[in-house]
Amino acid sequence: MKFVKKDFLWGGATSASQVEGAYDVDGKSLTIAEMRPFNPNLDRKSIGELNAYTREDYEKSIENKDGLHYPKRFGVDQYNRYKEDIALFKEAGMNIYRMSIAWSRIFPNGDEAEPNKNAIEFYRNVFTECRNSGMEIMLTIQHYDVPYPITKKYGGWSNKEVIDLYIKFATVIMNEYKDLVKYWLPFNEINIATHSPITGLGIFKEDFATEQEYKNAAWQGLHNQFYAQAKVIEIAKSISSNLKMGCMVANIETYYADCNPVNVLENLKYQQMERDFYYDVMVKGKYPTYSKRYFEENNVKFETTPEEMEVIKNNPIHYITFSYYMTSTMSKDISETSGGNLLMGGKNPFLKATEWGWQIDPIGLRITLNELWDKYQIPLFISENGIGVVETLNENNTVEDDYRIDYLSEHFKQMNEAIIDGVDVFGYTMWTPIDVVSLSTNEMSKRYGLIFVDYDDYHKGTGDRFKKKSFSWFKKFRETGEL
Ligand code: BGP
Repeated sequence: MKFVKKDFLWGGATSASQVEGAYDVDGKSLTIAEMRPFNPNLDRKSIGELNAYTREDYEKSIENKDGLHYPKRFGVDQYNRYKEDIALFKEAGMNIYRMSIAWSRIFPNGDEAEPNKNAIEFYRNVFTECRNSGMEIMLTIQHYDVPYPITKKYGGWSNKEVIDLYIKFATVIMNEYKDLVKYWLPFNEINIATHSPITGLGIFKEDFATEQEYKNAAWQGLHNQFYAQAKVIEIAKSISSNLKMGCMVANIETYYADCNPVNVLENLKYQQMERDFYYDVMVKGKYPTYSKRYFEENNVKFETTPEEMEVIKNNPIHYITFSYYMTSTMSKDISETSGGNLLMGGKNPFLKATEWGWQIDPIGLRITLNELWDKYQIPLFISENGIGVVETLNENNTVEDDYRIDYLSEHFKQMNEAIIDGVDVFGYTMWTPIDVVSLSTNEMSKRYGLIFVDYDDYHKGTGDRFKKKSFSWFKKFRETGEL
């Protein structure tokens, strides 16, 4: 089968806190991502790690007297090895790199008058290297790495003052890089906010008197991000018409477990609040009617102003990007849960799962693309998709990762089918072209890359890069378009 679209963006995605390292260079502050330790006793099928630690634990990690290991402080050393990595991405045939920029490098405390010049220079060099290698850049402005000084002083995203700090940061980088970076995503997986407020918003349970207040603060933080994103889109328009502004959502796709109407309804309600809600706000510019009932029944209260709602209404996103790893099922009573990316649903007997319990479902990607296109009618882009596996180098210094070739090619085929169905998809960035530190479990052992990186869970190793079998497969696919 040949991939039908000629003019298509093909590449890979990473995030600053998972690849860069160099956590203390040039005045960079620590981010919340770099303050959660690796837990050698972790339960791989649980998403508990994201919420496992308290503000006190984070505070203690600053001096690291406990001797624990904080993998995201080291990443895979891309800060120093970016030229080598970009050369490999180019060799694989990529024409786009989705990466993120660390707020903690540009404005370490958030409220400095001037950005850090060295950090501005560093990213200019990275972007220039990409452009000289024939790659567009899709830049995530915040990818799970709120600078800790901002959460300490301001309490994180539930505080409206943080909106102004973020807008200042975003405005500076849009002005700096308007000629180098075309695609912009203000927030990674904006829908994580209410599920892991530490990760998405930098807010901690201990700062609130009751569980309900904490929940409301998370909804407030999410609203503040919706508004901040719309404001950034408004500002982008005044900077340059070349800036293409999108959203990034962890696409939660669930099927009803059976044809019992009770379960069909349960799934509908779940899909409304866990998936459609986010696109509805960012594409249609207002809170959907079904969310009112949800807020009332769950005592959710947060503050919006008419001015904020006006900005949200007038500045919808230009295109949708989303991460797609898996699907699960939904029913009134879930008997057996699957693992999952951010959320866990029910097990689907028709699907195989990874060691982390993520159920592999290429056809679900075609379904998702069709559904999103029918509902929103704006261009779509898959900004993350891939498979995490425990891998080691063999005697030939490579990994025979046929399972990854299968995973990727099956998803590409379904994307192709969706395009033939008439869906407007303009690009795809796999998670990830190179092994990185895992977002959820902080493991290095959970590897997604076409390129193997020689570090273990404790950052021991040479850091050298080795091409896996999937690297050559992808390269060939890019040359021939043949699936
Ligand atoms: C997404 C995040 C990424 C990423 C990916 C895989 O939710 O945007 O940062 O890491 O999931 O998750 P994990 O690393 O936990 O396997």
